[in-house]
Amino acid sequence: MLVANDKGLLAMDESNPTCNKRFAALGIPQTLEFRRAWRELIVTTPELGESISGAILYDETIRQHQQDGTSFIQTITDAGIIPGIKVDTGAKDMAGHPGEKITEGLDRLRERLNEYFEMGARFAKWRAVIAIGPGIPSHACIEANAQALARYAALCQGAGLVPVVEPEVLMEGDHTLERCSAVTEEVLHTVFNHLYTQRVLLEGMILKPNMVLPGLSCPVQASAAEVADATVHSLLKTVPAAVPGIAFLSGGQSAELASERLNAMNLRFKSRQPWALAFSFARAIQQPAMEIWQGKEANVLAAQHALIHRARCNRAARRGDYHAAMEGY
Ligand code: 5MM
Repeated sequence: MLVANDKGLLAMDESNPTCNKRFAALGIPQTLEFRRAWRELIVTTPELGESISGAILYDETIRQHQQDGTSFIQTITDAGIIPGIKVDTGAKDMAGHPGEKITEGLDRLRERLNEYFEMGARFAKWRAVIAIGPGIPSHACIEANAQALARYAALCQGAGLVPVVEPEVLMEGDHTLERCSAVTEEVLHTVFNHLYTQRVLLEGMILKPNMVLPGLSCPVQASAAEVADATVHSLLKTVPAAVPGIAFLSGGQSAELASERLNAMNLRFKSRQPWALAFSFARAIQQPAMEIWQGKEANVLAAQHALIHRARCNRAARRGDYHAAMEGY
């Protein structure tokens, strides 16, 4: 369901510090009411369900309502979108491993999953963060994060929620495309090893990985075709065919680049990919709309127009039908 009909996921699960950071960059007040208003703008966007299969919410958001009193969960469900929930409690500094993070949230996870299921969530998400730099990532960081992802995924399946397993290799750094491939492959091998050990049903999960990209400050950048080839080759080596869908994070790429690269993957590997190649973007769907909104009621309709445009571009990219002309160039 989550990757059927060329649709994809909308990640709107920014924690308060992350959401506030995005608002601060645009001069939007960083308050509970503005966060609520932004999420109301998203969930009430007309026809969102035609391109979006599931929306990943945050603990604050899943409990919120529109101004007219309708719960966000109700609006999402009425739009034919499956509600999901981010259940990790954040990536924290890893003891003894400077520059590396370990994602927390396993304590009381079983109880929290049951509560979210009761509230209407049908899938969940946990993000591990892997940085590339001199001497990192360490074996310890990859192992610890992979084990936590697998324990989270097993608990989700026990609670009736589909786990979205998100090991993110970050774009920051001057590393090459080849180094990102090598690290991504090691991370995915380790994650699937732990998923197997923890008896996670691969048919009942979604993988949410990074695309394989050169570091942001690498002097040699890559074309969409090169990114597509590197990404799918790494995935073919590491992700079992039993996994139904791979939904990429955007990781700070521009909205257009994320669509172009996803499109190139689906175009070039249509006959060879054993899984659906979909999207689970936050910034690459939300950012253009947020820049138009600026926290002002008068800009809501224009912002919703930008949001649905990105959702449609990414649905087209799933079919290999996305073209720059869609952006009105
Ligand atoms: C990598 O972040 C995920 C996808 O977002 P992008 O497409 O923008 O990369 C996203 O779901 C992420 O997990 C949340 O937006 C941020 O969560 P935190 O917990 O860091 O606030």
